[in-house]
Amino acid sequence: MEKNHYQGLINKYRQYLPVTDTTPVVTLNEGNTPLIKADNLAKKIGLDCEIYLKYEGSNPTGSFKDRGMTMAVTKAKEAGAKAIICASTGNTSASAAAYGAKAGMKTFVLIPDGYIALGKLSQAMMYGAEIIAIKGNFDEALERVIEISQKYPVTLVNSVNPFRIEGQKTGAFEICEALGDAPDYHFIPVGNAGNITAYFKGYEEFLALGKTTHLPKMMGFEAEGAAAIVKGERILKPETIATAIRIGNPASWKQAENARDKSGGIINFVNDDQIVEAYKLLASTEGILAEPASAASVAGLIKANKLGLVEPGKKIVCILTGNGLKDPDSAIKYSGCEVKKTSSELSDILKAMQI
Ligand code: AN7
Repeated sequence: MEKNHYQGLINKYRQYLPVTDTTPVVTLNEGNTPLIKADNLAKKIGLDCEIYLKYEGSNPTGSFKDRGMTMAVTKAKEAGAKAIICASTGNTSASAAAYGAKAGMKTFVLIPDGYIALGKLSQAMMYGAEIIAIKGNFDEALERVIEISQKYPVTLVNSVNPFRIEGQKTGAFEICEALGDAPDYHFIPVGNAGNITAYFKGYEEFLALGKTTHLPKMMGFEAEGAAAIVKGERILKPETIATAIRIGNPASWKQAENARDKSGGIINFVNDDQIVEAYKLLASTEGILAEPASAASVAGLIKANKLGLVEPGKKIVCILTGNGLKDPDSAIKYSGCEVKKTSSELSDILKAMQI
């Protein structure tokens, strides 16, 4: 048998990434995530299209952040950095802490106190990060870490670090390779707007190389209570149950608008009810537990379809950015499930089963 050991996205796509043969690659074998056809969902929402879900929750730390973090930490290591820092609504901190551990670096994370899903916090704790919870939101935390990284010898690994975008663009490469071309529509949650920027860069690069024939329409969705780009102004007190995208001043705001305008797409918003509906639908119709923020892509698809913005017969990809296990509180709260307790007697169990 021929050896075929997948060793992460830098090794797979090194010709498209800013690395050399001597770059010390820091990897947890991220990327190569499943692209799952969602026929039950298409039927349920009455859409005559091929829908695919890119399940980024199967990355090593459970979110798409690993794609950017392998690049950012690899380049930090190449430059001799001893410490990294980020602001985070949760997933970036989990990913930074994991890659920081792998690289033997110290990791500092600033988080908004009380607004981090339990799984994400427990990950950063276990990977050994220095965790600082501020009385403030993500936007304020990001301002602080930018300032700190300019004055002290710690490398910033938020998506304002261009190597993050380079790593994350590989998600677009994987989609194009799986489908044999770019999809027609690309639905994606928007928080700090790094990921929509990265995917668009990936699609543009494959088009320029002649590997694909067109760009997908980039369909970005913010949470209504944090919809700075849609509303055209910074939101000072962003609010949404999707804490991962509770961001009121996206760092890649202009790049997201560029992706929208060059691709003929939209940036719109979905409200918390629509997010919860999509979150539940994904689990119950497709067997996929994504986190609430991730469900914004599917909620966006449902909204766009209702608005008549989706042409039938097209190929659609929705990015599911993070694993639902990161946020067990939301899963338990919104599932509506009541666990039935009985004795261990067969008759009692059958009674509970109602058969
Ligand atoms: C699951 O972890 O900003 O638009 O600090 O965790 O690229 O910001 C997370 C963002 C979507 C939004 N889905 O992506 C952080 C952080 C999930 C996320 C987004 C995030 P961007």
